[in-house]
Amino acid sequence: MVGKKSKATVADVSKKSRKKGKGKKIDWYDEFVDRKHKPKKKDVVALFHYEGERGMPAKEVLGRIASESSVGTWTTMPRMPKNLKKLKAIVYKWNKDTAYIDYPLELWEKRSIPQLLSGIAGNIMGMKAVKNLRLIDATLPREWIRDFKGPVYGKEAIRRIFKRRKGPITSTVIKPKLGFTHKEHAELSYEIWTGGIDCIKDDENLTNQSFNQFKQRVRLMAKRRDKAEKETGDVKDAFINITSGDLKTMAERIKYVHDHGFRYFMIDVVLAGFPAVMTASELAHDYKMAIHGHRAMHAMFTRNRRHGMTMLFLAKLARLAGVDQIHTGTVIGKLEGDKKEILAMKDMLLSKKVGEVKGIRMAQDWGKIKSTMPVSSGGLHPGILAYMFNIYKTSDMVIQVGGGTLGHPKGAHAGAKAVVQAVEAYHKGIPVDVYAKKHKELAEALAKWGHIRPV
Ligand code: CAP
Ligand code: MG
Repeated sequence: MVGKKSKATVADVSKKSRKKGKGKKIDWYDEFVDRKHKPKKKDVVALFHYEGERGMPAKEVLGRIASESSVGTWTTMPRMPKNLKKLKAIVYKWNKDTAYIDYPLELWEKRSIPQLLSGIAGNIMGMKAVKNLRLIDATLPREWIRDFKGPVYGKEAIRRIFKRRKGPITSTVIKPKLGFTHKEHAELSYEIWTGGIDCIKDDENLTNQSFNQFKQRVRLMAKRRDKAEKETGDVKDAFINITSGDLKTMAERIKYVHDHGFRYFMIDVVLAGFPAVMTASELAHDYKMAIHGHRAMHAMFTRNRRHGMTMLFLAKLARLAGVDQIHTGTVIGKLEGDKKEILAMKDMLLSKKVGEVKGIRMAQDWGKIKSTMPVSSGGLHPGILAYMFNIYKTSDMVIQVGGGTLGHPKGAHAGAKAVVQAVEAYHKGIPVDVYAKKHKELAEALAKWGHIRPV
């Protein structure tokens, strides 16, 4: 018995169970491992990081992963379906800690992200024989992705919504996260919009609370937005969070945001789940709206570099599901994120086709699925935007500066101006400290925060 009392390892148990079967083969994991196997172009090929339990040979561990994530279970059966052979996943390339597994296309239902994840990110994450398992990425074949509509705009939002040649799209989330009333929220939005910021983002946990009610917030923000657009001559919008406890309410909220003239809405992708995102995307295509994807809760399964699933693969699924922009990290801000993975993810999100990056990203051909823009957010302020831009090296992106705007010593309007001035300085190739000499709000921001990297 494996567990607290016995010293036996998982490997001992599996050997012992064979003996019990008097040496007869009672499992068939070895039928899922074949170095000579060649994947078909139309298959899903997944890349995993794996660590077997102590004493478990790699082939036994990998056979279990391929079997349990496709058609098998722990023991042989006297009756087997005739379809079986063409549905088995096969591990065909591996070394001591990474493995490529080929999954026949027929395993996967069309247009169903949950069903894909039920295989390549399901039971296998909890198998005793596998100490750690991380789904790094998977190449999704054209035959499977062509049934997805993808984003309405992607990076075209810069031109088609904001009527600008180049980005970034700037946004601010009202801080403190919660507490302002819908009236105060709308007033602060007006101050920030007229300070030059493009969009006001709801925080991930702002939905429909008694003190800040969804419909009131939308209605009052629409009025302030129209006023700000008139005064500035610029397009102003918001990432209003439509996430709720059920699909029907989310659909009603999307319609309400649309009916009040907003071009965007926001959804918490992980918390709402991919069926909700896909339903929201159907509506986004009907209403010609863009989706801002917040990724709250992703770190529960993306952060541990030895187990779970990468943010890169989650972002790939978000693009497939129709999200126009998704949080991808700052590298230098308050939330963790590996620079190499973030850059590989950025290219995967913005390009039509990307190649493999060893151990980080699989090749992917997106066909006609539009791009998704990376969103850099979390601990940003005017003193460090340039460092972040130098990492991302693209203007096809969204920046979100919350505390770094509302925390400005002279308030939200000045804070917005300071952020815009820092972006201008970067575009002109002028260091912020020099630009601040002629831009008061930027100087005041630098006086408070300098170039600190919040943690
Ligand atoms: C940022 C933020 C965002 C984080 C999410 C927050 O606020 O609103 O939710 O960026 O993390 O609540 O922390 P600040 P990520 O600008 O004040 O830091 O972008 O990594 O998904
Ligand atoms: Mg937030």
